[in-house]
Amino acid sequence: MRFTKEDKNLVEPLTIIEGIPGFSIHNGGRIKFGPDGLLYITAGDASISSLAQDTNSLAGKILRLNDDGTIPGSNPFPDSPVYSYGHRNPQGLAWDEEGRLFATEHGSSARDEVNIIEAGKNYGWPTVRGEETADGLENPLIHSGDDTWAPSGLAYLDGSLYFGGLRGQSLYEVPLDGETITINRHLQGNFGRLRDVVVGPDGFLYILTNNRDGRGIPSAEDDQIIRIDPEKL
Ligand SMILES: [Ca+2]
Repeated sequence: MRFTKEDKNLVEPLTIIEGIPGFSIHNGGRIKFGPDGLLYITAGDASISSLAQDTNSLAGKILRLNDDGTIPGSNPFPDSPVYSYGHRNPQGLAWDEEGRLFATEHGSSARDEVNIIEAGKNYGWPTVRGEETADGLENPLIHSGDDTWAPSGLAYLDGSLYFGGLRGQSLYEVPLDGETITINRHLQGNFGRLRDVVVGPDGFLYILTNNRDGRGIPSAEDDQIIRIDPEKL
């Protein structure tokens, strides 16, 4: 939905997109405007893995729309909001200063992913996982192997990606400037499940904990917004 802010009220509700399949799991559910001014939406497979490969379905996709809900003429499939497909449960979205789009995604049997997302490409679910390859299918930039990150919100700052881990209960950092792609784990277990991370205008990382979502072990102070100086991680 889009609302217009008028004083302290939200008015003129406008449906931007509807009919995205949902279920009790695998709902994606993040929205972010890209540097192109277009709205990107992550949609999970809603537990029906075959939908991820069906470009006529909105499930298992990253979608792209104009801010009024119309379909950009530059989208890869004519008259379709589908931007990329073959996703299981994509979550966080972030762009680097070159405009490259990255997305986190929950894998099956671990094998969580960070992908570089390009228009019209197929990210493999449910055909390939982890190191598996097949013609026409994209491999992740990095995956978690037998570990589980349960990666959620994603941010980009100064050459690194940062994402929150739910099951992993950590802030993960992926430096992009090295010869090989590695992952650094921060704050392990300090705050429980980490749902989202954003970069504030002050250059600090703001992290949302999520221990009261039915899967965490909340303490009396949960949930919190944590502010971290990335230089001190
Ligand atoms: Ca994949």
